[in-house]
Amino acid sequence: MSTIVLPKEIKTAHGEHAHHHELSFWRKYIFSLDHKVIGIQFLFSSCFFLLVGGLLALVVRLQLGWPDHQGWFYLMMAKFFHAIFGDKMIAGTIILPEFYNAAFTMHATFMIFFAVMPFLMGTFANFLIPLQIGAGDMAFPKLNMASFWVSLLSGAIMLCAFIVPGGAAGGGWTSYPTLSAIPELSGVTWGQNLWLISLLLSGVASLMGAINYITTIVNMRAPGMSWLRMPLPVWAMFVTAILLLLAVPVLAAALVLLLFDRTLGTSFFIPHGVLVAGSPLTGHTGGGQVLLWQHLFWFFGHPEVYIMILPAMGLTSEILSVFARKPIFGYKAMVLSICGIAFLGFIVWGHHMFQSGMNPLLGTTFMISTMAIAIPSAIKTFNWLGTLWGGNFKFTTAFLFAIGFVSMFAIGGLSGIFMASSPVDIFIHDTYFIVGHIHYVLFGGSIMAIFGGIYYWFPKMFGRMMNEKIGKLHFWLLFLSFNGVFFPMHILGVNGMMRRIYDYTQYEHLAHLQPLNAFMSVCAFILGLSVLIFLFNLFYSIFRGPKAPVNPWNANTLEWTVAYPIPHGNFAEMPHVFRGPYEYSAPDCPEGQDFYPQNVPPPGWGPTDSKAH
Ligand code: HEM
Ligand SMILES: [Cu+2]
Repeated sequence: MSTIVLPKEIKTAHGEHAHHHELSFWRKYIFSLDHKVIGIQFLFSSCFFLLVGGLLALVVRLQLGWPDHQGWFYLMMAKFFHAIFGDKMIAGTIILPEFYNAAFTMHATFMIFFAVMPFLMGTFANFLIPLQIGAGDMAFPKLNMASFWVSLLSGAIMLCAFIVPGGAAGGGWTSYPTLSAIPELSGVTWGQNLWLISLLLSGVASLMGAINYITTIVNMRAPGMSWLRMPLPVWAMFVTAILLLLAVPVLAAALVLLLFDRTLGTSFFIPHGVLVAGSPLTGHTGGGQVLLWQHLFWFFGHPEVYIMILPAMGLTSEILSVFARKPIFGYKAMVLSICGIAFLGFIVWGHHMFQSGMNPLLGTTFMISTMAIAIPSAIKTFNWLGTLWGGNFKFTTAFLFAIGFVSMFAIGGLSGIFMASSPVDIFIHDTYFIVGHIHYVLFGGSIMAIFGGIYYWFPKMFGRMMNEKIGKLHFWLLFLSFNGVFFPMHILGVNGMMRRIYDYTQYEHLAHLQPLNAFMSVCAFILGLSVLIFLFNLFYSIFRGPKAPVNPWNANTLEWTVAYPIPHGNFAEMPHVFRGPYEYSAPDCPEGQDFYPQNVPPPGWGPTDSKAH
């Protein structure tokens, strides 16, 4: 068992004796116990998986743009992907239907479990929690290290799914049985097993992280860092960690049961009377429930979407307040709405199952509880607008991404209300309308906030500044192409174009949608280009960016009080917190500045000697 390490002890262990045992390269950068290094490890691994997920998305878009497999652009890109994926997945220049299924399944899987989640609850949670609450490290540094390595291992296992016979999982990121439970139905054998094993491990990694974050925030806040003085990213990550703790075990149970159905002949999710190519399925007793999977999956799945948005909301709140030079409008309402969203997030999962034949009365309760989530979501959105109102803006790249987050999230939230209404959802369920919604909240929302967060905290992570000109090019290219790809999805959806479909032009009523799809696909490739520009900026700035001052954005929170490189243990002296994090442009700010750092004592405050307290 690890013991809780207090900042002081870390200081003794690593600060004062640092001269005696310099850490080896392995302990310092690879198997590091330092939360900052682990955060940066998560940053690199998430960027890698973002690229993998992005590449697969482009395969999907290529197929949807030109389902006839003709045209110079299609042929050029198909050859490029053929070089990466090989003949088994792309025969000559034909994207095979099985590979199309694997591509959209693995795209979503990589993006959700190996990019967005680890960016937010790996990179930012690790880097920010101890620094923003004034702690020396996480409560359990070894558990923290284990969390990273288990998560990397699970990512590697997921990648292996592409090279096993039968190919990668193709049943969608939601893996509904019976398709996912009976290999004979899909032809996918080990690909789906590896998917289940990998996600189980990734869940273990998430749980290790969550336990650490909760323990750290509850026990290790610096003196004066009361709950209502915590920066909003920390609040959001605290609540998110609780969501992880409650939701992930349910997914884990479901994954194990499905793995048993596939490998041990159990029938948790396999009903009576399944036919495979016309003859009865052998080797299973049947009598299971396909809907059991949907309940278990979405009991995890809906909180999961909040796991991917709450931390993003926290990062955005911080950035908006700093660059509007204004206090967060309604700090307490922000905290309460984080908690409200988290609570409601657990009682709405049935809105994914309106079409499963549930009792209409039950559907109605899920409809009402889902709509209730719009209230705390709207409170947050109006508070962001209130924060911006009358602000003294500094249009940095980070700020642009934060504004992008608010506007795109609003569109995603509004389309959510359409689907929450069960009669409307009958029409748009399982169409591209849903895919549009998902991407407005997850890409326009979470990913934009992640980019904003990277531009904002980069100076503290690497001691240098990112290039603002390239950053703005990144933002505008991404913002415009993003809307070009995803807005038309709503139009496709109401026209009846179903999601997860290889060739919609086989349907007479959908064939006319090809030109619009081709336009969206071109935008998708531009979107991909913008991400490459970002990665270039990131790596170029790590080595060549101008050196960053200690507090480049004139921000109040504790991470900006320590100079790069921050030693393991973070604070030479235990910081003392005197006020909330968002005192910008306040009348009592110290002479000549419009910010009031959390650790600066008010005038006339007694001796600064910490023994006095
Ligand atoms: C006001 C807030 C929101 C409402 C009312 C809402 C409502 C809904 C509803 C009713 C569905 C199911 C539609 C269907 O399958 O027919 C859905 C799907 C989905 N939502 Fe939301 N949502 C909201 C916010 C979010 C957020 C913040 C995220 C993620 C960050 C998100 C991610 C998703 C995803 C990934 C799906 C699709 C799941 C799938 O079938 O693959 N939603 N949403
Ligand atoms: Cu949901």
